[in-house]
Amino acid sequence: MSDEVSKALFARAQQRIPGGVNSPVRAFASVGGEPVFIRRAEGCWLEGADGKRYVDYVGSWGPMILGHAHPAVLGAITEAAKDGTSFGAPTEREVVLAETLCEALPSMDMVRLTSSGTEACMSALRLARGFTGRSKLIKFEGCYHGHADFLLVKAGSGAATQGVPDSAGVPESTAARTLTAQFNDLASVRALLDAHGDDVAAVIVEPVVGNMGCVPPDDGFLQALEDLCRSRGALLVLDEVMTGFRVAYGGAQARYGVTPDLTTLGKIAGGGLPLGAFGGRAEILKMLAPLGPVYQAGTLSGNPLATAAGLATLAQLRDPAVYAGLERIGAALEEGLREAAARAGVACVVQRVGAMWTVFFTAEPVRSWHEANRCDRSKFAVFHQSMLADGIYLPPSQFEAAFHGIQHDDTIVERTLVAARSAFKRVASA
Ligand code: HOZ
Repeated sequence: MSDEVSKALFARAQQRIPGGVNSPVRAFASVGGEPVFIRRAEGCWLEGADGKRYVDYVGSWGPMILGHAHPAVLGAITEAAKDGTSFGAPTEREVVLAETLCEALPSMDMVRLTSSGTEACMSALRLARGFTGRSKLIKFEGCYHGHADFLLVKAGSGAATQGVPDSAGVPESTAARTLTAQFNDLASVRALLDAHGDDVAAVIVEPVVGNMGCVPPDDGFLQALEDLCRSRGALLVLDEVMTGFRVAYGGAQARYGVTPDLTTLGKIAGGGLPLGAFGGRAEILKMLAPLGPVYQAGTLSGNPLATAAGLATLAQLRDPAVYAGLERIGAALEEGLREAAARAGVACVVQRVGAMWTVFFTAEPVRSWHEANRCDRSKFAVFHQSMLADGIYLPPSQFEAAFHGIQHDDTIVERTLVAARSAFKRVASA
């Protein structure tokens, strides 16, 4: 489905880069196509290597909530770069970003910056183990928390998309300490806590799952999870890499009223540059080196460009009107997609929280990995191909949430729905 220029680049890429991509889900394998190579982007538009334009609903997998090449972000990066790109020494911007993050998410007294969400999750869980002195972790099947060994256990996102939710190369002994529960099923968590006594250090969860497609928490699920963790002495770790500054300025914890012990961030917090963060209660964070015995480090952590981009992005998001606008556009997309599917007689479920959403090709609501995995992926592939041909760039996997940002307006929604009407017709006749 990709253009001739992209085809040629992909052929070259495959000679030198495994699978031709630097992250597997970019390969378009599960939607039966080849990736579009991107040469530039602006606002909600991507431009392919051959000049064709696409409305972007991937947003670099989440960070680009302001749209691409936002002038405030570009200005901040450019100014910062003039003063040098990395010092490996503390800077004022790191302090301001730490203050900004802690103000936005009051569950965090302190925060440490990393260079990716993977590092943030891996480090937060090491810290949870160091703080509690316990060794086991509970995660939810289909949730994805980056590609650290002990988190590639029944993982979602690209791992599920490629059919490797339990990666080769992870020693059994490492995977054995990661226990898996079912999302939206508190009893499954309780059963693990009962069986593993007081050796569970933490429960990590995507509060709104984005890595099996968009799956919201049932009413009360997160609060009940918080209570259960407290009663068993396990830390609750909210992975807000995707949801932070997306489903609300204060993330899912603000939207759903839940107070985690630790939070991980990335994506929007770095404004499109490599940045992650993990934070929480001071007594826990003070266990980190150089104050405490839990080691964690990074040459580029909190680097000047990423902190500049993050701060510039968060400054634009502080206005509540931003989230009201994202909600309005999200509702229009959700309603329009549902209507288009119904008109074409296609059984599907549109799930959305704020500015993240998924069209699942199944008749029943998706509340867990088992339900997500029942979706008809071949129908999703037809839908994806048709949308792409009509200039709408969706995540190339049934198991990745789509994102819109502040540059998606009513005209873009209408354009998207025109493409969706014919895509659903193609699905119906496939
Ligand atoms: N973590 C991103 C959202 N699922 C995907 C990025 C990737 O795996 O390349």
